[in-house]
Amino acid sequence: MNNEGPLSGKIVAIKANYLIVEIDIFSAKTIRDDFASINNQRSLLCTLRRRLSHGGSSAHVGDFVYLDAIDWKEGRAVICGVKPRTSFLSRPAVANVSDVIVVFSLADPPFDQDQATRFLLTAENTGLSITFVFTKNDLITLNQSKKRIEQIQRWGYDPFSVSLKTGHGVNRLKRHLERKQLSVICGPSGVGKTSLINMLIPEISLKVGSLSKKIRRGCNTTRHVQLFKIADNCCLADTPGFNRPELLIPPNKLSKLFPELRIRLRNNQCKFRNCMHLDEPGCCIDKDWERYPFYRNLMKELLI
Ligand SMILES: Nc1nc2c(ncn2[C@@H]2O[C@H](COP(=O)(O)OP(=O)(O)OP(=O)(O)O)[C@@H](O)[C@H]2O)c(=O)[nH]1
Ligand SMILES: [Mg+2]
Ligand SMILES: [Zn+2]
Repeated sequence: MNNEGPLSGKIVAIKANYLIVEIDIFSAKTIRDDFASINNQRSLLCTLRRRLSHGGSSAHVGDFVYLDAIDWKEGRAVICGVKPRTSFLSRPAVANVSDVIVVFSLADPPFDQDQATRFLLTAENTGLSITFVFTKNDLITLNQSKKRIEQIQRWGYDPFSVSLKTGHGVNRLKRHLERKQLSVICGPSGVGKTSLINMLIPEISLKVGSLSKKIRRGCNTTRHVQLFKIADNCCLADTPGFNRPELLIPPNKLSKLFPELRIRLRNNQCKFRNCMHLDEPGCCIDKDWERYPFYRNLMKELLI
């Protein structure tokens, strides 16, 4: 190896038993020509040093790592250290995430508001900033999509609405995403997460799925988490869709995960500091907002 200090990089994908690491070109001033010419992505196929995997400090997509035992010819290396993380998402496992992008389609599969709330609560629970994106606005009327957008605004978000068929809204979303460091795209199967990445980075042409004819759901086309660069220092993570996020939230945290409830609590105070906003005397929260029944049922479930 050259004598410029340890080579470092970022894990961009995990496939079978290998971790794919994109080399930080500043840590390798002279990437060996023979390697660069066979591998214009500048990535190495890596394994994790046994000491690291046994020590419990496993490595995940998004991690910044140090490399050792580099074999330029074969394009291989060993990960010998993982830099401290700024954040960690456990499902899907991605390190150093800055933003969560929650994607739902306006149709095909149809919008399901309880499912959307489950995804949003999972995203809120990370404490990271959230962007809500509606896809497939070509499949419904302008009036219908306006109603959906207003619904999500009542929940406290300002959604983007795009069509990957007509390109409507894509540039505005792209400019928004280019300001983020590492955004994880999540949402149910078939809503168009991978199609969105293909639209933003046309060179990569990832495989997108069709919808099951019978149940109009996605067919879980994406199987792995993978990072894609959309601008300098700005990556998107595609993730496999799943349909029902498990909500493991402490009951006393739940009210903080509903933006519309947070606003109500900013201006009012309940009689009891630990009020769960169910039927307590002196509760200042009105019960006629749209997601209150969901909040109430979930709170009761979490309290059992
Ligand atoms: N009409 C229309 N179809 C779209 C749009 N976006 C995606 N699709 C279609 O929706 C289907 C599913 O898209 P994918 O990108 O594979 O969905 P995904 O969210 O990545 O699904 P998983 O990988 O299974 O989680 C494909 O047939 C796409 O062509 C859109 O804006 N409009
Ligand atoms: Mg996909
Ligand atoms: Zn209350």
